[in-house]
Amino acid sequence: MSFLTDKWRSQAASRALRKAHSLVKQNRYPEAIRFLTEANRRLHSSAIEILLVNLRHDSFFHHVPTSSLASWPPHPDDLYADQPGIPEIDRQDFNATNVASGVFNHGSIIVRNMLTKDQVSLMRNSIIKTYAQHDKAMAGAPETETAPWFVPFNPAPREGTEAITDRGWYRQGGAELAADSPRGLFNLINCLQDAGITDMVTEYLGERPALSVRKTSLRQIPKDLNAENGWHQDGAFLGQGIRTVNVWIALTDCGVDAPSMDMVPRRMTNIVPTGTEGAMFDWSVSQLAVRDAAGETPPVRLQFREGDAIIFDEMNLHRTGVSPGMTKDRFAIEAWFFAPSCYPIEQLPIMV
Ligand SMILES: O=C(O)CCC(=O)C(=O)O
Repeated sequence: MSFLTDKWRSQAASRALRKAHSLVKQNRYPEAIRFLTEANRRLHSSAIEILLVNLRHDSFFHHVPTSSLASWPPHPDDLYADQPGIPEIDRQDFNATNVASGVFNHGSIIVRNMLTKDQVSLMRNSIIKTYAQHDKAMAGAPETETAPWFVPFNPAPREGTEAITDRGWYRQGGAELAADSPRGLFNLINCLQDAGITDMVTEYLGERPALSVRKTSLRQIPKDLNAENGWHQDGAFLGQGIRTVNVWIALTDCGVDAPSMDMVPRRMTNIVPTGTEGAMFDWSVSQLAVRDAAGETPPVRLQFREGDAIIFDEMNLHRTGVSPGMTKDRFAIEAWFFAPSCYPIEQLPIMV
């Protein structure tokens, strides 16, 4: 019986793949992606998930971006002027107006209960499986064994996308690239869609966004993280003229006995110099510079329950918040969305 079921699934997956290839030949990438996504909700096919990662990347180069926003950044009213610290909302108040008000006036906004318990556990399990299969790959297992949880995404080189992806560096800092996990990325993109995050970001950025391969990660930060966790603003590495927003979601409780993030709770208007005296790394901001930049709003350590999110952009000054004596690892999603009309191409787009 299970053989028949498996055979049926594999035949159905082959038919779906054939149809998708034919749509792609006609340059109908978004349709091919939608079709495969729907088919795969039933079929859970490794081949479909691997093709989806590639199509999501390739489709960017067949997409003509248009933005509904003539200028950037926007200047939304401050709806949280009377709330000290980082503004907080609950899931039912999650919309582009409120998020933009928090990010552009206060540097970030916390959304409590962003994901459901089921979504949290799906994504946490996805991370556990991705790490395990990446470990197997590092021990020499071929991709046929590590799929669908770990298949390194190496897109065909195009101008501007040549930078090496140092997977060891990501892993040391407690991260796996979501695009390296075809099933992890499939689950992530569905969760972002089902939770209303993709639609919110579409309105916020003024166009259907693309994630970044290099910056969208599945994170397991060890309780005793012993790696680079310097203060930084992502804008120091992302270049000028971009439109971006990061949705960071805790998948375990964190901030007391598990690492979370330390954050300056205000909107920064400039990029603070990196590598100055006392900085841990040439890319990071020194404690002294953080203190000066924070002024009357000193850094806070975020305290989250699983499923809570924080949304911020490239100006936000933050670091992984870890202290000696923590007893639990922390799981999280880091999803950086960019507007395709001004995409920093070296970040490697994935259309959602
Ligand atoms: O998850 C972390 O600890 C760090 C995340 C981060 O730096 C980011 O989302 O930009």
